Amino acid sequence: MRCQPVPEDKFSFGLWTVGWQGRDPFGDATRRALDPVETVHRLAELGAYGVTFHDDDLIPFGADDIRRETAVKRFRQALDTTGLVVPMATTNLFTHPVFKDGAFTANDRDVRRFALRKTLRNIDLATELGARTYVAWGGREGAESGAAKDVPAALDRLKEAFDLLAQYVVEQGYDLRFAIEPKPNEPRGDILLPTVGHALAFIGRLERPGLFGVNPEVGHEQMAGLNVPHGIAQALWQGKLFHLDLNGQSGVKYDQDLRFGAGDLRAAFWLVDLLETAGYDGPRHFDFKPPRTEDLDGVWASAAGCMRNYLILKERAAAFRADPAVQDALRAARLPELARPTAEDGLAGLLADPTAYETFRPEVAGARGMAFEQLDQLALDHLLGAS
Ligand SMILES: [Mn+2]
Repeated sequence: MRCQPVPEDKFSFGLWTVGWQGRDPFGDATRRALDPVETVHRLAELGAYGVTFHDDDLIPFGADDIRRETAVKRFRQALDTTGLVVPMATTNLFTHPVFKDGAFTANDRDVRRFALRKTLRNIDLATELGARTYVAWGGREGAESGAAKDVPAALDRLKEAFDLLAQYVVEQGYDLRFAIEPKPNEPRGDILLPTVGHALAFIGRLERPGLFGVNPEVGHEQMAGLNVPHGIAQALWQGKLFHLDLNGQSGVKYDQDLRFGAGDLRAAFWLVDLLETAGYDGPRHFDFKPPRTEDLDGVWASAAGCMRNYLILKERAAAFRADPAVQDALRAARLPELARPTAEDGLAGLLADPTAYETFRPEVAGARGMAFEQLDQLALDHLLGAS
């Protein structure tokens, strides 16, 4: 089994992931800040192919133009030296107090205009550094109380913001698409576009829906008790999986951002199986937080673990699919039948078919076993390495 990542695996990490200093609502930082240049070199050594960033990860909020140019120049040199690419970038619209009531949906119009300008400025930099995907996570777009947010008006403002961003990208001739990242709550009590489904429905109302897809995060869906592979399968089915955030989460609780493979391992197995069989060819991007118990050695071990777990699960999922016993079990569970149209004979054929109703025996069909348990046990055997 190959557990050593190579650039062809397309593993990428956000600067803010390994760079998280461990500051949480109850405690101070436990680790020093990482220089983005150091991060680029370490990620390259570990076998990653890409690095992603929020504007403020690279250039401190409010930095003057000279500091900005220096930061970008050093980062670009590190990319050139290591061969790492920047597949995606995003905007920090949540840390500074100015965004306490949101960015694109803040009640204050001046804050909304500032948020748009901050985003447009970073879109220029993202494109300059080669990014093809721009992620939009609206962590502060929400509310803690009912009357504080007029949700239809806020959705109007969110649509207005995305329409303007798309207009800018088109007018500049940028080759850049947007990926909206859903999350149900945290840091706001409730966040707009809480799930993949909400985001997909919202995209249909935009002026240029073709420029918009989703960036689902494993833990964000699981915080809401949802089935991540199912949500991602629907995004793929709709041609909208533009990017994704891999991490781990143990059930319905605060956003844990564990390394990929920790938390719900079965969901991780099915997710890798899906990505590897559905033709997804985008980055395998990790958005996790090495626990604040770890020193920097632990941080890099955690990052390496994300990639190692993905590769192990990829191998296990491929072995599951290739196993003749699994293929028999899939037939026994009648998966090939699901792939067949229900009425290839058309509506007229369906209405004229007595076996579809008049002579159909629901009690016979109802008594048929589906053989799913045998199939699932084969999956578990492969996942556990018992096959
Ligand atoms: Mn998260």
